[in-house]
Amino acid sequence: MSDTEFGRILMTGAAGGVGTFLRAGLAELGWQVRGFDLVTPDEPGTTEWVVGDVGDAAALDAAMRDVDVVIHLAGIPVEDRFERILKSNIDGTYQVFDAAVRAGVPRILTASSNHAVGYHERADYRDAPIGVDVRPRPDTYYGVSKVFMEAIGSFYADRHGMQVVCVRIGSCFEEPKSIRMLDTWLSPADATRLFHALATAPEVGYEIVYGISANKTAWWDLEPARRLGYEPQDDSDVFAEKVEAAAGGAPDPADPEFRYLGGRFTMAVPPED
Ligand code: 15L
Repeated sequence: MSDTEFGRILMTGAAGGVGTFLRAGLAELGWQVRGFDLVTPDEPGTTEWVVGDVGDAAALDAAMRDVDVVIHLAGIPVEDRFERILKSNIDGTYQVFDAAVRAGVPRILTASSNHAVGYHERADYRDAPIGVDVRPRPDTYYGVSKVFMEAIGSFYADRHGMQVVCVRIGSCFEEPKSIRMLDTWLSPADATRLFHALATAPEVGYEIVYGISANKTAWWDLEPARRLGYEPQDDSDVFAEKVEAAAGGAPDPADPEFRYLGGRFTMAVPPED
């Protein structure tokens, strides 16, 4: 245990976009955050830092010492060639889960993505929000790696009694950058609220939740996250006028960007190199 209010979090991918928001927010709430990433950022703040690769079991074993909760964010965040996704996202996720079991860390919160279910169509969810129990419909190899993450989370919860929450994150940025992101936006402050709630929730077995703010136009079911204590306080609506003006026209429902949960990821092609 650390001597801070809530204990110690090991955060993989702590130097990335979501990690940068979360490590500051969670430290402010009273967590001791230990970052794990390939690089040390320019401003680590109060974060303890371990430079390492999630493919390196020995580095993970050392980093897991005295950890209460793992937040696993590391991995390629967009579509890429399968071999690279396999190494970083699939093998990397396996290594993190396995190291957590070896170290006896009881709880893992892990960054799944809306792209695990990205081929679901908005038209099918007009009457009720899309639930966490829909069939996986990954929209990319990246999305496939998130389905794997949810599967290994379920397996390790059943086999090892780990407490696992897979968060299907929407679009976590300072502001929504497109009309689609008015639906999918997760504000940095709500991201902190969400992960703090999941880290402190008393009863956790295996859970999947969606991670977005309280956006008026959202078509995702936030109840599973709310049941674990998440109270979103932001709404993308405050940016709607600005975003719509920049987009310069009404969305076309046939455009994959608006037709599918995963938007343009449904058309993403892995790079050649
Ligand atoms: C994700 O899972 C990606 O990591 C991120 O880059 C965003 O594109 C986000 O989804 C999204 O759907 O907007």
